[in-house]
Amino acid sequence: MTANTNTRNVKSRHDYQPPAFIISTVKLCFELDNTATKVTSVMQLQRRQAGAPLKLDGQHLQLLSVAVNGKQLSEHEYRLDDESLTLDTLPDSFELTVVTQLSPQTNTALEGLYLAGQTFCTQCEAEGFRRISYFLDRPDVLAEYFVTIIAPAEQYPFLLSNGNKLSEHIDSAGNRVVQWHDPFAKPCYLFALVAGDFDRLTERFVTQSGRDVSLELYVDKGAAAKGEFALQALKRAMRWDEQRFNLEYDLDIYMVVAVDFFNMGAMENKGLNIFNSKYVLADAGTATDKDYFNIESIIGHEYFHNWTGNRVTCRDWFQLSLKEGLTVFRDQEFSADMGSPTLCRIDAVKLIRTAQFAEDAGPMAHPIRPEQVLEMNNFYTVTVYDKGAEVIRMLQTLLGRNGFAAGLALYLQRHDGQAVTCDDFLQAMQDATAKDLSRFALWYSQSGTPELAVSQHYDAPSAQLTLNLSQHTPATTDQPIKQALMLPVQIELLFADGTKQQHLLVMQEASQQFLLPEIHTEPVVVWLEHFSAPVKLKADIDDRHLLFIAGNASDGVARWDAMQQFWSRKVAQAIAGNAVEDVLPEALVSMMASWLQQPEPDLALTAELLSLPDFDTLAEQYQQVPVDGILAALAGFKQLLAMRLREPLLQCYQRLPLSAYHYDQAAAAQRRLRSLCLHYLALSAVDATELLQQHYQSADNMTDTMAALAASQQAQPATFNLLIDDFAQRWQHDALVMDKCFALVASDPAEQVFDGIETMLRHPLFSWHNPNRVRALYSAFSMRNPQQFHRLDGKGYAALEQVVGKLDGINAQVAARLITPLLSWRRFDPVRQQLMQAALQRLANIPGLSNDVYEKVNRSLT
Ligand code: B3K
Ligand code: ZN
Repeated sequence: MTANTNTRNVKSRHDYQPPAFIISTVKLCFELDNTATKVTSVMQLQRRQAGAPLKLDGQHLQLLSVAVNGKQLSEHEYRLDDESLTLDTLPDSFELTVVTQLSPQTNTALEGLYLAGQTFCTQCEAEGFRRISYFLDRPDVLAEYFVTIIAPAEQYPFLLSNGNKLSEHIDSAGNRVVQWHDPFAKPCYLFALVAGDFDRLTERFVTQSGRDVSLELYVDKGAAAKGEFALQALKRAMRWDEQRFNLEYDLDIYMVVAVDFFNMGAMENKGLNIFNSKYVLADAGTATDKDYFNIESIIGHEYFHNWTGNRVTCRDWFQLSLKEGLTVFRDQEFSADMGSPTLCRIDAVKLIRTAQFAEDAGPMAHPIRPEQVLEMNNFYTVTVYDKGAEVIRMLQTLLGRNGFAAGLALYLQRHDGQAVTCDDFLQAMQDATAKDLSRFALWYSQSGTPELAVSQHYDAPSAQLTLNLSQHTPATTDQPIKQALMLPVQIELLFADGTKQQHLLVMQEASQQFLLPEIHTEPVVVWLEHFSAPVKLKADIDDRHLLFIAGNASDGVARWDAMQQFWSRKVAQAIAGNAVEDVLPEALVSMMASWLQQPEPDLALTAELLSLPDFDTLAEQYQQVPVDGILAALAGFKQLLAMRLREPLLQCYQRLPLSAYHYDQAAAAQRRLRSLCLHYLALSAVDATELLQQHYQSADNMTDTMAALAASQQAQPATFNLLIDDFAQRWQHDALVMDKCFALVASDPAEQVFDGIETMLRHPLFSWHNPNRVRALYSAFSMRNPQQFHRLDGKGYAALEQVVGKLDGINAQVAARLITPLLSWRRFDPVRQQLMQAALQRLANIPGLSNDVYEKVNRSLT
């Protein structure tokens, strides 16, 4: 494509070199100012490599002075460019003082030190510290931090940093001066600073060994009540990590600050987590059940990083999954224990099957431990995080819960205070369990989605069941040759008399046969219970058996999965030209009716069993995505079900009791099933206006309000327009709720979506500088509105192209995330391909395009 394809500085995993110098302590002093913050950094350095120069990273900084052992250097004694500060002649051990100035107010990238409204805050992972001061900005340089923050006392009652507070006073000029010390050596990506005025909620937590920890949660003034759930979730997470993994908190204070401008969900800075306010603030009126779930999960995730990430960190950024895959796994286990393990697993599987499989099939395919990176922020991906978590889960399946826990304990004890690699992790797992994991290690280096083909043969005379498994991983854009992986395949055998058997098959070769003796009647095999490996299953199970599994398997995930497979097949038949009425078996309709009449004990599982796969899940099953075919088939089946099941749907809807809102597993499950019924009822031929209106009007919580809006949007546009106007009016002053409004407007499947988006762009709360606002509108549009995004006139693609182009200059990290749906242009029909490719090409031609967007566009077009 463009001439500069190879001129940007791509890094390779194999080029890792240990640092030439280490920094043992750093004293930072911040004199805060919106446009001219002065940062004085005093570092103790020691040489580790003879003769090497010291090259410090730094970006967007104004260098005021440099001194070695107290002696100021003149300009010809160092070299300075846009990316670094280099000093050539240095002693083996010395003190380096660097003074810089920066402008938080104009930092729209929200990396480094920036202003989130009136609040100063930082985001340093992955490479943001270099926007604060010149430093060895790499995770294997671990230093002890002393931090002084100075800011006008009245305006900034709270000046926070990592670790323990040493002192606080107000100086003669009316400045507040606060000193912090973090006793744990850490990489600079875990550094944090916050300065602002907040409501503070406090709690105490006594650890299992008796350490009294003060918990502090900081939220916008007036929002204290909305922080209570997050604070309690933190206590649950702390207790859970003690009970499950015997891991205890290690400082006297744990702070969480919610800010309104944040590039992602949250950040695990040592002792001072910074959160996107979306993942902290909740009350019944403004947050959905899903929001509550996410808050608990992310609070847990960041807390769990204290051990898996902070106490033991990554040697280099290629090892990111070392902390992220492991910590996602830990947060998933936590959420499962706090609520419904089945539902948690179903949600995790959905994500793998949609976004992660799509990533493997597209131009950004990479192993969970990437090999080549231009912009590190582009590799905080579903592959590194969520496939990474699947890899950890497989380890637990292979080693057993106790073996896995022993391996984790050994890893943390062996490497406490170090920056290590994924290989170190596997070594500890292996040493603790005496299991050979050499083949398993391939999961770290091989990208792509394995396809697992299975079949069974039953021989009655010998009472033997033969299971044939073969695996094949198709080539990915980054890696043409693939090898056989180690796969744990959990199965269940369902016998006609109602008995069941569970087995774990451990696959190591490309093709393998497993013989199960003493099987006296032919069973139905449930393959890949709990989704025991992140693969695409190819099993030739007929409709009748799929429905049997859906009704009878022990594992709720397997039951749901059987329904998903069933629907995928029906959608394929519809796309092939069959009428939806002709392919829908009567047995299915009666089975669904019986689930409605007699729901499972877990109502949310019932809701999942009754749900069709979404567009993205279905799309992943095709080499070339039949956009219009999938949309038509889904609409056809949903409408048909709505009509055929109207009575049981209505009865189920009416039977589910309404009680005052409370977030807990059972109540959330009930709302989920009720919403699902409402959704179908809105689609049935009978006018549902009144029902939708009533659901909306009587809702005492955001979950039900959103259910009414979403259901009407799909089926009753006139009602939707009325309700959304009311909603927008009612919540016009609440930015987090307006995000929901933006997202709804942008997911309108009708053409009016473009006008709707235009209107929302003029909303007083909309800002191109706030990632939540931009994502609410444009992620919803490009990822949850296939009808309009994939329009054949290209208007949808052009809308996204414009936004990415505009945002690139404001916040490249967010721009690069938004571009994802365009990258897989090769998966579409020729007309769409051409439109998407042209949009990408125009983006590629933008002068001065950021590395973030450039890397993705470039990979996609070449
Ligand atoms: N570690 C952070 C993510 C940082 C993303 C940098 N672009 C949050 C988390 O995974 O816990
Ligand atoms: Zn994380």
